[in-house]
Amino acid sequence: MTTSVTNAFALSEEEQALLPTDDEVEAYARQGWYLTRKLLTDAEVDELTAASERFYAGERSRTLPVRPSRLAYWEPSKGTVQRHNDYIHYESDAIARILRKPLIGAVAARLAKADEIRIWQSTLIYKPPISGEPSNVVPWHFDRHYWQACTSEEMLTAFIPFHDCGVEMGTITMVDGSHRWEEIGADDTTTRHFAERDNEDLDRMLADNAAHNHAEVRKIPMVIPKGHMSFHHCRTYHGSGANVSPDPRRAISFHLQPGDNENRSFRLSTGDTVAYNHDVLVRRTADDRPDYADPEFCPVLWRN
Ligand SMILES: O=C(O)CCC(=O)C(=O)O
Ligand SMILES: [Fe+2]
Repeated sequence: MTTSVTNAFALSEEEQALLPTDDEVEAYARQGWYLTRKLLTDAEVDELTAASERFYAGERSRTLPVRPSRLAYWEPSKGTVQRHNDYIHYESDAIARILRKPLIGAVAARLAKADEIRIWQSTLIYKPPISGEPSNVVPWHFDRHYWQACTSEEMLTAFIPFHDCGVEMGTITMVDGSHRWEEIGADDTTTRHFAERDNEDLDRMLADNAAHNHAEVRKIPMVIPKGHMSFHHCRTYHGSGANVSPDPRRAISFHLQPGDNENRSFRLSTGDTVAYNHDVLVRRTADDRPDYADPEFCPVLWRN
């Protein structure tokens, strides 16, 4: 109450009641996923849908100054495939305003046990209501593989649907506890995005890793009511299936970094250093590395 005037990251009492409890934080550490309370109002969620439709129609608050080599960027010419648009928090102020609601960052800070949370990436996603559309299927993967240029082992993602999202829409599905598995069979190809990889390879990798850990593959679909969201740890295997509903599945994958995350040099067997798309966009640190705290692309969402 008393700090709300001076602290831009303060929560109201109602909002504080929406944070994960200690037991829920502990369950996240065990399971690698967490389903939130209702963090967004219906009006906020409806504005995400309206703003995303304006975005698809061509509206931009600004565009990226250069196009990174692995940018996911659906355009109408790509047709009725699954749509992915990275950097939506940069290109749409209307969407960014809602994503930057402090409550979302505060939930992430509790789960990651971090004092600060910054935006890492945000991807606007649209699964068309076409039951046999192959691009709608998201194969099993975990996100840490894409972020080898990062030092943090506690990055995490909020999956934010714009409506009630259940199994028939192909909601995100977690492999329970898989973030605690020891990994086998990782090779350089795992840094490539799932859209560039063979689905069967990825299925086999999940089965092999479960066997190596004497673990059962327990797949838990996140049934998410409107305004709620699911979180997953950066090593939690997840994927999603077809959208067999009559409506598009609309969502944002909101990828987050703890305050201590930095760029590191990570070498592939080819001798090349792994880069992330940010590396051609963000400012440089004093020792000439990409600065993953650049407020233009990676603004602070929450600070304790
Ligand atoms: O769209 C989905 O179902 C999965 C999204 C995803 O891979 C993620 O949020 O990290
Ligand atoms: Fe993912």
